[in-house]
Amino acid sequence: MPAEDVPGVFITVEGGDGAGKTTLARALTECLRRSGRAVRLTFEPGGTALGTHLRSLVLDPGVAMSDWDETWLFLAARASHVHEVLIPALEAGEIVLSDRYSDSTLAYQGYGRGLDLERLTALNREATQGLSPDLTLMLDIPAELGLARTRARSSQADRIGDADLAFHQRVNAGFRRLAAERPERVHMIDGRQDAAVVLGEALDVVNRWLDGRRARS
Ligand code: Z5A
Repeated sequence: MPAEDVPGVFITVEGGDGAGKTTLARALTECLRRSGRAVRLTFEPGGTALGTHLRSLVLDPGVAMSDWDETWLFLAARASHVHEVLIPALEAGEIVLSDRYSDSTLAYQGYGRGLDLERLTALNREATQGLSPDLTLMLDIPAELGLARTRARSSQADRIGDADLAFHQRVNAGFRRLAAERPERVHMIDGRQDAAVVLGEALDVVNRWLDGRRARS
């Protein structure tokens, strides 16, 4: 079955550091499960044994690498995530919620590091076998606030999180641009709001999308 024809529902949660993606993805999973749906919660980089190893490598501040080296590691983690986790769960008809996916590569390595966006888009297509999200919930937050949140939570050094403020501002502006270019898929939510308000907005978007799909089928 071509990756784009799988029967489940593929939802991604995206946004800059500390935007509240993990908090939202977990709460949304609980709500959807309570309404009787089969939901797989997963994340990038990670979600597979290979992805877990690559995650610790790519975030390790003690490991020097070029911007393209960094990109290949995220893409390798994504490729294993797609064939080991995402496609099987979608073929089983589950709702799959991924905390980060291919938009993160465009925002961080494209807009943040300045790598060529067309090339990154083509590489994303190869790594994902063409699997694109049905819906993306994008949390928008000023970089200063997102970094203050992550730094209050943990003092552990992280090769990408520790990049300077200007880098994170470019990343967040990149996410906004991606959302503006893909309004049919990407829904922006103000990440400065209380977590319960963010969850309520996300649930509305997801339920509307699911109702729309039922009506279309
Ligand atoms: N990366 C990349 O460069 N290219 C790629 O292709 C991919 C990733 C896939 C690891 O990702 C890094 O990899 C990341 C991008 C890069 N950059 N860094 N570093 P990650 O997703 O594991 O790490 P992260 O972006 O730093 O996410 P995070 O720290 O897990 O933040 P978050 O998930 O958006 O937020 P959170 O964990 O839900 O919340 C952070 C804190 O804020 C926590 O204390 C919460 O309790 C609090 N919080 C959450 N929501 C709220 C609200 N609404 N109000 C107040 N406080 C809140």
